[in-house]
Amino acid sequence: MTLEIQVLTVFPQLFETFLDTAFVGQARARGLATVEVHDLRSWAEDRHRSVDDTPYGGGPGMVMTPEPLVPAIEALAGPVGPDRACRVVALSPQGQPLDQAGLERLGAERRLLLVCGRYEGIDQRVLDLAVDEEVSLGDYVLSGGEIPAMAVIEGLVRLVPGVLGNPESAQIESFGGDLLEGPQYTRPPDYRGRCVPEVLRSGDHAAIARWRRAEALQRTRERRPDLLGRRGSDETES
Ligand code: 9D3
Repeated sequence: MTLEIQVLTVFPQLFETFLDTAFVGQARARGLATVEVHDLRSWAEDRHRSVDDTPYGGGPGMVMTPEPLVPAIEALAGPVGPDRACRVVALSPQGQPLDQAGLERLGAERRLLLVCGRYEGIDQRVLDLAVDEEVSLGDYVLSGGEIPAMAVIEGLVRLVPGVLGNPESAQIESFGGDLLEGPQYTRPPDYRGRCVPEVLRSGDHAAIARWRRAEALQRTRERRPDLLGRRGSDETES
């Protein structure tokens, strides 16, 4: 089952090296995922190929107009409704912040169209008439939805069975998904006087697993206590 992703953007060139590199490039080369990037301006019909206009009510900047955007979405995903074979996700700062559960939900779709917001945002009628949901990358200000769309694509491609070199990696991640990872080490064993913890070189797999769990809990307590929730303090005392 291949994942088919389409992207609608005014900056298609931003995606070029991204799509050919690393896991995303490999997944596409192996036919496990397809990604097509479409330039919104190809749907603009006026002389200047406009995609934005001034906001009603005033305010800074420009807003993406429905005129090329709705026909573009309909051409790529079909008209909104139960027969639409493609889920349409707009990347916008007003969307639901992306997390692993949200990625897994999107990954259950066979076809996705990612609509990249630009300027001050998207005319509300586009969202009402042609978009299924809005997703944000988090509460910080970027200049558009292209980087968030790449984050979504990278996260989704990792979920496609067979994409990761190690077929167990995805599963291991989902088991440990409620904790941060503890520290990791590779050679050399002594780097500028900083030594790899002895337990990791002991060969005692049970001791290594206990140590890693304790380090992960300690680090999560210090950096992301929100991940442990209200019951976290019980578990972390052990
Ligand atoms: C005047 C208010 N604007 C600036 C604070 C609001 C605003 C409009 C448009 C802020 C950012 C953007 C452009 N950003 C996106 O389109 C975007 C985004 C983001 O900025 N942060 C996190 N996720 C996303 S997804 C799309």
